[in-house]
Amino acid sequence: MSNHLFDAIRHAARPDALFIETTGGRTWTYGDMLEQSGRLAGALDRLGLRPGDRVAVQVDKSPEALMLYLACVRAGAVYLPLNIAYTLAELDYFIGDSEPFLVVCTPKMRDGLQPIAQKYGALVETLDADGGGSLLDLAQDEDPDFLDASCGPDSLAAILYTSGTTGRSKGAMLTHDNLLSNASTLRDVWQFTADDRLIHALPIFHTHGLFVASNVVLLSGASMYFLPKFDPDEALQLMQTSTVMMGVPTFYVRLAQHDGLTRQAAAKMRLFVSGSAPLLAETHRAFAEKSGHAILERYGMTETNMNTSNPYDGDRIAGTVGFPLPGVSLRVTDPETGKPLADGETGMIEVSGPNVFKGYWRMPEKTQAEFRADGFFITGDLGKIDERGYVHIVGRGKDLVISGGYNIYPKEVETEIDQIPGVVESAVIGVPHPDFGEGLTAVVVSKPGASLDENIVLNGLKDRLARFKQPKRVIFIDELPRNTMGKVQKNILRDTYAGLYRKER
Ligand code: MCA
Ligand code: AMP
Repeated sequence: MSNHLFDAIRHAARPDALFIETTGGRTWTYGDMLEQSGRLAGALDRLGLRPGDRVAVQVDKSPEALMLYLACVRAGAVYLPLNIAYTLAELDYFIGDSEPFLVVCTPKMRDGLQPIAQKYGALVETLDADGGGSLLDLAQDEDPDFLDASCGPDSLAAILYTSGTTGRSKGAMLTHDNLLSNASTLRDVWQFTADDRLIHALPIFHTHGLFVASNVVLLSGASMYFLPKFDPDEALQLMQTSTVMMGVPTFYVRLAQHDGLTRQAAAKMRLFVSGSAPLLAETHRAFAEKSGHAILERYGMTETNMNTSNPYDGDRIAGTVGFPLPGVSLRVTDPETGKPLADGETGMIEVSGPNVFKGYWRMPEKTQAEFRADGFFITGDLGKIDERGYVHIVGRGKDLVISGGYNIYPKEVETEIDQIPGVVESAVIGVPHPDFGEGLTAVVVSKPGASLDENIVLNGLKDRLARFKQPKRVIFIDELPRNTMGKVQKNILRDTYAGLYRKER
């Protein structure tokens, strides 16, 4: 039977070649990958999973967690990764909305998640950071030669939740071919081969660490150092025996500030890729001066995988995201009318191609609203194309803050803050932050006489929102600035507090 994505992965896999090495010295060959993902797929099958069922996964980063993703692909399941930082309140929504067959969590979360899973009819199994847990126990006795489920190019491989500007998060449905076509393209344009060794320090519950990094390595038959989280000392040390690193801009800000970053330290590396948030031109320059490497910046989205990339050979221009990838069509349009604009003019970025997702899970109206009649997806990013064809992202048409590569939708945080007793209303904004790019900041109006302070607001959010969504600072003012239509003028707030984090770190 043919399995569109896994057949390609299997094709690139040389059983004796190294696939993963952890900092603890544990190693997996491609043969181990085939066996362990086969056993896990067998365990899913034995539990009663049917092709098309969702498997929601909130676990620490580990090679076994990656094997579980591959097992889902092989079993025809829809992999649904969830940020390890999500609270039970957040998880309740994702599980209720996606109705998974199975929830895989850390042993620590099991008791909290069990009643939620039960409410929505899902089973619960565990997977811990060291490769133990009930799911691994089940897999141990399974046959490593799993017969992969038949999946065509349009079969669903994953759902990744991404928050909308209004309402709750939406599940972006990604097909086997969305993932395979994009990773194959990236492998080719970034010239990956089996000789490459990637420093993998990103989380694996988002597109960047899961699909861009891991799938490109898998489709090249290359290998990777798999780190639980980013640590600049460790990254510098691993550069001696690696060839590529992929990261969010915060990785490069931290490395550029590190005394250990020199031309010699980076001499064995051939490529540094940045994405998920804008890389400041000053970071690009500082990194190049110290390391001799021009970071390659690319641009993507959960819904579209990667859209553009600076060239591997050719000028990598700071402040641009390069050219549309082969097979991807990109245009800039008037945000109101949707009419294409001339090069050099700023407007809405729209894309189409095999990389673009199938739609939002069980939200046909929202899906329709984000596509043009001719099939182009409206990204919500504002940009322009310059005379050389490089794409520039100049802003966002969506109210979104990106902090250290994580997206935060102000509306979600404002809704939580507004429920805290004593709060009249709030506006959540992102302002320049030297480490995270944007620092999430809450501007709050309190009721007369209410004794609110920053700590009370932060305490009110603690069990409701993941840590990265909690404001770095809470500021109290008498009233929010509004325009004549009554809309809060966040641009005024952003200007007023632009220097808030200037002195930190
Ligand atoms: C951690 N904290 C954060 C963040 N990360 N706060 C805001 N924004 C963040 N990104 C919290 C911690 O819980 C901690 O709180 C405090 O901030 C400082 O933590 P620190 O030790 O400095 O952070 P860290 O653990 O070193 O993490 C920073 C990080 C990490 C390495 C930048 O956030 C990260 O790996 N980000 C990558 C995100 C990513 O993969 N994005 C790709 C999305 P406390 O001290 O109170 O506990 S995919 C995507 O966007 C598209 C498709 C694309 O184009 O790729
Ligand atoms: P996500 O919802 O996590 O998929 O985030 C996608 C968003 O991240 C895009 O719509 C952009 O706003 C932003 N993004 C990703 N890569 C870049 C980049 N290189 N430069 C600027 N913004 C980026």
